[in-house]
Parts: sequence; C-alpha cells; structure tokens
Amino acid sequence: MSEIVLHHYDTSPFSEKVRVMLGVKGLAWRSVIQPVIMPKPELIPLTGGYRRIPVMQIGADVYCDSQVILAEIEARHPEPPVVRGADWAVNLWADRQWFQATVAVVFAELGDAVPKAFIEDREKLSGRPFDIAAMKAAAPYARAQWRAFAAWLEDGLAGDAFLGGGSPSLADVAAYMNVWWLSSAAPRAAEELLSGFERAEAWRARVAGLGHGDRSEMSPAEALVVASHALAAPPPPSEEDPSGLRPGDRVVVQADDYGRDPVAGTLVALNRSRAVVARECGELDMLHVHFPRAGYVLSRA
Ligand SMILES: N[C@@H](CCC(=O)N[C@@H](CS)C(=O)NCC(=O)O)C(=O)O
Repeated sequence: MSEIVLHHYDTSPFSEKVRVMLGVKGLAWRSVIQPVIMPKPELIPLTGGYRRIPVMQIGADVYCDSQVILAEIEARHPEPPVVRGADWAVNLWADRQWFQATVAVVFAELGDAVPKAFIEDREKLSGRPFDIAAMKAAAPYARAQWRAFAAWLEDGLAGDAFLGGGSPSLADVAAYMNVWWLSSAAPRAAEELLSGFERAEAWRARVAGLGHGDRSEMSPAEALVVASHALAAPPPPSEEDPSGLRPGDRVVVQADDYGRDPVAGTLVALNRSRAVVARECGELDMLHVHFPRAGYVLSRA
C-alpha cells in the first residue's frame, strides 16, 4: 500500500490537526516540508493550483484541505475510531470561526514583527489587506471571542478526559489546533485567555501527549516521483447532486473562503462529502485530486 505523504510545515495550525490525527491512529507517515509562502513549485504540480497547506498524498491521490484529509485517514484506518456524532460541524467551526479569532489575537500580538513578504503573500491569499493595525484594534473583541470558545472546551471537558468521551475524537483534534497555535505563537495571550480553565489546560497536555505517529522526512522532489509512478485508487461512489453535475463533467473547484485558486479537471466522483477531479498533467500523468464538499464551490468549466 502507498505511504501517507503529508505536505506541510511545522508552524502550520491546520497541519497540526493532521499530525495529531496521525498520532491518535499511531500511523507511520512521510513528511514533506513545503514553503510558508508562494511560490510552491513542488506542490502546485500535484494539486493543479491549490496552494494551501496541508495537502496529503497517497500514491497518485492528492487530498486538499484538512477536512478531506482527516476523512480519508479515518476511512483507510478506522481503528481507533475518531469521528463521532456531529464532529464534522465542530471541525468546521474550529477551522473558521475560532480560527479567525486566533488569527486576530496572534497577529495583534506579533504586530510589527511579522515579515513584509509574509504580509504580502497573505494579502494575495485572502484578496484583502492584511492590516495589523486593524487586527490590533479588533484584538479586545477577538480575545473575548477566543475566551468564550475556550470556555466551551472547559465546559465540554466536565465529565471526561476528551470532548467526545474517554478517548480522543475529531472534536479534540479540531479544537486543539487553535489552542496549540495560540500557545506556540503568542504564549502570553494563551496564558491569559486560558487562565482558570484547568480542565482545558490539562486536556492541552493530554492531546500533546498523543504525539504525531511515526514521522520520517521525504524531499518534495521524491514526492513528485511517487505520484508519477502511482495509479490513482478507485474513486469513492457518486450520488445524484443538487448541482446536476456528474462524473465525466469538466469542472472547476475553488475554496469558498480564501486561497480560492481554481483547480480544473474532469469529475470522477461527487457525493455529499467529497468532489474528486482527475487531472492529466504531463509527467505526472493522471492524478485524482480530492476536495471536501463543505466549504468548496464547484462549477462547470
Ligand atoms: N480549510 C483549509 C485551510 C488551510 C489553511 O488555511 N492553511 C494555512 C496554513 S495553516 C495556509 O494554507 N496558509 C497559506 C499558506 O501556507 O500558503 C484546511 O482545512 O486545510
């Protein structure tokens, strides 16, 4: 079976979700470090335009977005089960609403220490000014939101070691990303905003203790060679879709929030949770690129 290859960088919060998931499952994986800003010449040939991190690759299958990456890991390695109840909804809240509060608190703290090249890159990513002064002005609101979200964590841990019971679930993985990032990028703010939340503090250490599985490095060039030698796995089943799109249609897929770079290809699978497009791309022959359905826009090419 092909190896799990994670394209990431160490400070990436969304990648931390995947690394923790790999820890919970106790899996071996290959780590490919990608740049923090554009250009990403050894990532884009795999995704066809998607630039965000993380991206997971298994042979000639490429998974864009932590949502579909976590779903694929759960499907391929069901033990121990991680996804429970309404976990996917918690995941999207942690990715979007809580994460935006974390971004504002972190960059208000880092302030003028943020490099210009990073600011310019993130302006292109979002299509909006990366305005540190505005983030500083909004910090009191963002901090209040952050603490209100962390209080849900504190309350959610009243009965058990983890949010979904006695063992880790996707809710833990998703929420932890925000606590981890704030704690590493702006430790003083994390200390203040978590103060008195003893269960959340103990939980943070417990989740950190789950580890990252068995990581070993691979070069980006080697990952491209793996993709060029592999055949894509059979796509997941399709179902009738409200868009009227079906396998065989030429489509464009784009994130609906930021980093909307379009990926064009032929639809090979479409269902309520996933869109998979095939891309013929020269030396890399035929890759299947997977996107989550929630949070992505699909249109006819
Ligand atoms: N919805 C995406 C969001 C990913 C995301 O925002 N990743 C950040 C890094 S943690 C990113 O790509 N930033 C721009 C970059 O690294 O080029 C996911 O769940 O994977």
